Amino acid sequence: MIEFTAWPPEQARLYRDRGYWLDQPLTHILDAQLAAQPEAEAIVCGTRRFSYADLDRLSRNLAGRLAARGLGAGDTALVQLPNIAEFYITFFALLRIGIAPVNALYSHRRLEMTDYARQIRPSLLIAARGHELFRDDAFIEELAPAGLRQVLLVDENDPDRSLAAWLEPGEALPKTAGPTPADQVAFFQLSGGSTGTPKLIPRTHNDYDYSVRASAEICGCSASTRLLCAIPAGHNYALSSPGALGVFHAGGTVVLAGSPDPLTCLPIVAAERVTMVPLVPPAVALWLRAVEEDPSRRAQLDSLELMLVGGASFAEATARRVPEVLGCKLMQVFGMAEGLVNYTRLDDPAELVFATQGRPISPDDEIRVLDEDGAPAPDGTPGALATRGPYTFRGYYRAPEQNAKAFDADGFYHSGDVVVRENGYLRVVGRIKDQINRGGEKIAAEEIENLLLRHPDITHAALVAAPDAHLGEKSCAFLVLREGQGKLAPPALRRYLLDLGVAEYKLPDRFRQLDALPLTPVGKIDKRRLRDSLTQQNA
Ligand code: J2J
Repeated sequence: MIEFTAWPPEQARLYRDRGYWLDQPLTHILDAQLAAQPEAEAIVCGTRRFSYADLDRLSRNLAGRLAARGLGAGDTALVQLPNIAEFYITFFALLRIGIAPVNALYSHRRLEMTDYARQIRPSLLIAARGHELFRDDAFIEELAPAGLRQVLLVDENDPDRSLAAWLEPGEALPKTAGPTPADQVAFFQLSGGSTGTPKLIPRTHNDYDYSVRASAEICGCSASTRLLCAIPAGHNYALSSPGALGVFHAGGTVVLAGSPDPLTCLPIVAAERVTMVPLVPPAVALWLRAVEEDPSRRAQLDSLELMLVGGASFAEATARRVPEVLGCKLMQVFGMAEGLVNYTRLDDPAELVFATQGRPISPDDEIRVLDEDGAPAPDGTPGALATRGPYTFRGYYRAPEQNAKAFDADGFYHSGDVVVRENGYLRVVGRIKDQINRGGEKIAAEEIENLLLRHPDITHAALVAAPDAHLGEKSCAFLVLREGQGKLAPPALRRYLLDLGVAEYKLPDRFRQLDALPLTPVGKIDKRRLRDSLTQQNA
């Protein structure tokens, strides 16, 4: 069994009594559709179409073969797939036999993948030959000593390692194999992070299933919902808010796209009669611009009923343009892979939809907004968000130090967001965690600073957010160089970081060299001053 911090028994009892935790595995989502409407369309992936029966059959084929190799409960998998149907087939296959996956983002590179592998010691790796890390076997060989027993690859010639071959009928699923108990870890979500190394979030069947069912209801998902998944499929937003799982739960269809770019997506929306799309703010801005530039494109969005926007701050003025320009409803979503998800509601007045990030999913999501002394901040004034509830985790995987900081004595998770609460609705107005939110992609400042400090000519480094008209924020690295060292050119610094194996979205957009970093009275790097210096230059 995979260790995790469980909810206290009295809370677990409450969540069961209230009907949030149903003690059924996430694979129940698929089982229910298989019984109700096996031939309904579950996934559209380019020209390939998969019914619920296909999804069930293919995931059972894979599960059977994996079980025959002795893989099952207690094992973990490192999965890195692009937005293709195999992502969902694999997800259900692994859960079906109790293997807990980490779904790495496709943009992750050597550093992130190595670190996930170090944390979970996977028995199984599922990846794509199309990814630079897997063009040859060098990285796989690096991972092997950590206990890797099976590798499966998309676009692989060797039948022993070809994911496609493993989806063919083979060994039957043994009677003894099954999902982990519903109150145990089903899989790991990825934390946006604010520390040196990426943290993993254990999610149980019970807690995740509740967030999925409730999200599907809030978003009005039904068997006629056709959701365009153009953001990374494994991300919490794309998977559960309401995401693919919410749509599967309602018996609808998930249409996959490789990029949220409007020129990619609009023709797919039109051809597949998409009704719902979750996006991050910069993508919404591109969709708005595409239709404003060429109003004939609006016809392509004819079928679109609802656009969800979340992941990063969304300007109210832009929010107001969504229904007008795109002709669909808007719903704002403020969520986190750690748990808590807030939505504006379909029947909310326009003012709430445009100007807030919604209210929690559950009446039993407990929210505290705290001032600088940790006392409750009055409604209408900003404070730090702390929360606990039926689908908010209780601890990062094997990270006692981080957990001591992120949780208080009452088990509330402190998300690092600054919010204002009014009439139960939240507005995100700032952040105290040391993170850059680059258009929804999260960068932990410390992770990049540590990498920069490994450079022989850099003695001090600080990464801060710089305002950006398109992405909301970009990153700027302030550097102090070893004495006598001349300028380091940004392209060389970026190349240096890339060579260390970090994901490209984490590369600093800008570099500034200083003689010394400004310090606060207690001697910490004064990041506020660094940020302010950027804002002033922009003004
Ligand atoms: C401002 N900041 C936001 C919003 C998230 C649904 C939607 C998003 C995520 C997600 C998710 C924001 N306005 N509307 O998991 O299920 C910032 C906050 C938050 C952090 C979480 C979901 N929506 N944010 O973005 O784990 O700072 O999840 O704490 O990637 O994104 O990031 P992540």
